Amino acid sequence: MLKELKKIQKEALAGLNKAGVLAEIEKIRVGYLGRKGRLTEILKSLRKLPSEQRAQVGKLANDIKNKLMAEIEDRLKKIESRPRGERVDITLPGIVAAHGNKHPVTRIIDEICDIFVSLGLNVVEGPEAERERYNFEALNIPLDHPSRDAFDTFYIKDDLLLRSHTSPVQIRVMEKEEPPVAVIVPGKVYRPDAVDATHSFMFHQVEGLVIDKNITFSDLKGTLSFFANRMFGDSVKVRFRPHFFPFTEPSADLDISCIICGGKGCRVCSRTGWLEVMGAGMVDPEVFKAVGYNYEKYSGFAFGMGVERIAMLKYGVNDIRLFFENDLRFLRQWR
Ligand code: 2NM
Repeated sequence: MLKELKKIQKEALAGLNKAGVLAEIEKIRVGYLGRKGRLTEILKSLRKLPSEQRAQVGKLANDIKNKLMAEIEDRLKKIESRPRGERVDITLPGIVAAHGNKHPVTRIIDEICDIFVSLGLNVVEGPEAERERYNFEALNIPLDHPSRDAFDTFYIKDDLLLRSHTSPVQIRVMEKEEPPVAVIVPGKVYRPDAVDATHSFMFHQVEGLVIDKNITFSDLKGTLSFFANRMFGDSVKVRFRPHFFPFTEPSADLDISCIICGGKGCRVCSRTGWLEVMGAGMVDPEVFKAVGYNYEKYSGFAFGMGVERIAMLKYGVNDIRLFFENDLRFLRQWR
């Protein structure tokens, strides 16, 4: 029994010497001095011993118990007196920092910009409140132009309004720099639209502009086809449909084969097999005149797309309002 006690003392002290953190010390305390601890069991069994042994064993057991308690106390004090930085108990659970995620609209903006950056275009941003000249006149939308109705609203004061497209930024780029120009412009835009599942008075656009000598409609087709395949997959087909924009001539809408039904026709594509994803065209000479470019020397193409529309197609969202309600059950799907 005495030998057993000596062994317990040796092991307990060796254990304490190795223990570096609170949890390890506590484990040793429980193992030897707890209710079912090895030392506690021996102390409990003392009364079963013959009386001549009891005194001797009891004294040693109690001595060891006191020594062990003193040692444990001593070590706990030492840990507590360490400088704060060294007192870290790595066995404690960590504090998990709450982290958010990118908004789905931001994700799509980033994806679109990355694709065009990979082709050499530069990302440019500009003011959301614009002068009429930048939002309308320089883009060949004069006061009496019919398509001005679709854009005209949200005046802050005389000659200052919330932009209805990001093209004013491109006008500013052209005013400042001579060709070659190759820019992509993401940002918020505002329209006098009644809100419903597919319309919002505020949404996001990405517009692009490429100008140099000898830029042709083939460059437009090649660039935008490349974009469509990067964005929606290599199996997607594209088609260009004639359209009208005041700032481009000729102009086109770009459709992709329906990414839901593969072109067979379904509810999403209104049984046409095609989805409209953006507008585009060759920059109108009137725009070049407005910014002081020589339209005999230079040509270029421009395009514009609604980010929420692309996000709805890609993520299968059927109501644009979901993007703006800040409902975390919706937004956390993009974690
Ligand atoms: C579109 C469609 C077609 C466009 C034109 C210009 C600029 F500044 F060069 F005149 N920027 N963006 C453009 C052309 C935008 O969005 C549907």
